[in-house]
Amino acid sequence: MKGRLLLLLVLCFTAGLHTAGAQSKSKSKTPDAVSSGISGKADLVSRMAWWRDARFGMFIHWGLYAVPAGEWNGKTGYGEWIRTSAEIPLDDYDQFRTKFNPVKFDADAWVKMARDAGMKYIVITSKHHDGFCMFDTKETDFNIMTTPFKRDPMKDLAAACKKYGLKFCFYYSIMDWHHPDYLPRREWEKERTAEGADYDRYVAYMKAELKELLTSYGDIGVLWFDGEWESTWNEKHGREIYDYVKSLQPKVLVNNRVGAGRLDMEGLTKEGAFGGDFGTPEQQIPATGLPGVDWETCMTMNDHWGYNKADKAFKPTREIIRMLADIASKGGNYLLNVGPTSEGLFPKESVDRLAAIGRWMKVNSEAIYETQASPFRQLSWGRCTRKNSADKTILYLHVFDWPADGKLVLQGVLNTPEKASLLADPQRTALKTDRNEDALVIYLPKTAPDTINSVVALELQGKLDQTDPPVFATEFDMFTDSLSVNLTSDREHVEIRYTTGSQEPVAASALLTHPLTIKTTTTLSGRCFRDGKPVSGTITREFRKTDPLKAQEQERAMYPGLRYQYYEGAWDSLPDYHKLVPIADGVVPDFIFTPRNQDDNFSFVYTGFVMIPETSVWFFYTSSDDGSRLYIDDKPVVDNDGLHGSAEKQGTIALAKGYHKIRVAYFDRTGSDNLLVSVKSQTQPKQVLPKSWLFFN
Ligand code: H79
Repeated sequence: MKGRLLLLLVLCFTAGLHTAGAQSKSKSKTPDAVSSGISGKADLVSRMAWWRDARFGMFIHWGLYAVPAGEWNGKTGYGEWIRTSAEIPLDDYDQFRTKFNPVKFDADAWVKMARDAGMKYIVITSKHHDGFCMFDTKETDFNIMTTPFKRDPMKDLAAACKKYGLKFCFYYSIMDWHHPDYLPRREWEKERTAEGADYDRYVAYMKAELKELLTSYGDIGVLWFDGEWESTWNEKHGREIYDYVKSLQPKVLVNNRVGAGRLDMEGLTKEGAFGGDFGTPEQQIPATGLPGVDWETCMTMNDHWGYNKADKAFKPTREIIRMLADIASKGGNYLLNVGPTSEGLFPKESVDRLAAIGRWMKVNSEAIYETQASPFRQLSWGRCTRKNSADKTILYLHVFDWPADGKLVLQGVLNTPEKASLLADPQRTALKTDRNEDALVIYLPKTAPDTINSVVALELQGKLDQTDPPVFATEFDMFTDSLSVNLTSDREHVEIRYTTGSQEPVAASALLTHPLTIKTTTTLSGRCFRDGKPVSGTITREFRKTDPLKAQEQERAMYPGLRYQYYEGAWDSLPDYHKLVPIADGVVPDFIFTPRNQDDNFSFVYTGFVMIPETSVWFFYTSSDDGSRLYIDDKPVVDNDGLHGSAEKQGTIALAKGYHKIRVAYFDRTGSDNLLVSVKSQTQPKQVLPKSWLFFN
């Protein structure tokens, strides 16, 4: 896949933010930040405390790349990756140094803007992938002291952060496109020899610079590593650097990119690998909270991290404010980026947004700082954050969609409300509340005080007694003959009652004691009860009976394997094969890339039959880098097209036992390549599509 294009894809991903899907808790991940067991982790809770309370920080991507401002040879789509994306030779890039003179830089103004936006910390690029050091370092001349500016802006920023009470933090790239000892070289950089390069010496250089960063700027809140994914960096390096920076500043926090175990842009560390102190989703927000894992979503305001003069695709303030609430409701932090100009100014669009966020935070920050994740799996009208004390619980109800009938309904809460009030109301006048079985009803004024997000503080007596609706313990909502459906609840001392139909289950409804077997299209509703009273809202889902596609007549002999056609070309998505002539064709045992002539810019189309072992609804998956698509009996089932890193997509189809036509198209642009096809049925767990099921004739 191609790194820069990933951005667009993950932006599409986050666009689904306000649609259905669990909003908090549930998904259980290894608490990598807790379980790694190395010496430095004993004090994690106390070290993390300020960070967990802060919830909101500013990322700043500032470096030499601000000089070209995203433009090279007439193309304007570049950012902080410009040296590599536009393939700028080292000497040309070096010239930007003579033009970097941020005479309008005002550290006090920057930090004040962050403070006024409600941000509690600043993470700034001390060195990005280009290797240029934005601080006064003795370790290389490739630094800000050799620009016309001749000053260390980090000194001013450290002082301003101290003045305004923000934590000052450094981003530091492990990948370095400038240092002679860093390896590997860029693929296109043929003239830059790697001869004499010594990676150990590069690691020593990193350490010397980190020592400067940790000894010259006072207390550093976080060291935010990045660019760790190249093969030269390993877990041992990660642990060594982690221990090293902690030996210099015992309280510093370190993100998971110090290690080598980050899986993808979801930003979490693979199980068992060293994951630093917190995970780092990039340009995306996890679908659910991640219990036991500290995490921080970093995100651009437009489509670039570094300043890009042509990029006006700034997110609306509304979206940013709702993302902050969404992230807080899932127990994460939001690190929102600004890309200043080479003159030292924040783009006007960023300044405006920061000010607007600040106006919201001035009224509502109580619902962000020091809060914990929502106890609710999903709320139709918005998000929730919470605070607990010994004898009281406060739920902050972030109302995105103001109820037309004036009634805000909170299901599954049994506590007695002490008071409900709007944070936007300076008098904090008590709103009328009511109970309807398990639900609390809060009567709201006619109009929302804030059309983006109005927060109701709901103070409840005692420890929270809250129950989510039960969940269906099946991924299938379609079946061919029959389906076993179960409902479960994570609450103790509850029983689940259900109805077949959409009417709300009541105390007299059927009690669920074992999984139900359904044989016709059925709508099921389930609800939790305790002592004969409902304690949760209701979940409703339709399970649809469907006719399986008939198997293909087997007229000719079948042989194990698949036919393939091999193509070459540089595509951004799957090409129109009708217009192409394959370079080679033949038979392969399964979805492999042999034979091929080149590592990049190629495509395979596989055709044949899949022997489906049982009549069922089937899930098919393709995981691919870059794009792929899977067809069964000429119907598109999985669409995983486009330029991207390893990503899995899923599709569903009901199939009768027997042979079905299968076709998988795959292409690779640049970078890594892979394709994996998996299946799952109503009775069989997910597995890689076995070779023994594949045939051609
Ligand atoms: O500094 C900003 C970007 O310049 C930087 N991170 C943010 C904070 C960044 N560099 N690269 N990318 C973002 C995208 C790179 C993605 C990939 Fe990978 C690297 C795809 C394959 C290698 C990381 C490792 C994600 C998947 C595996």
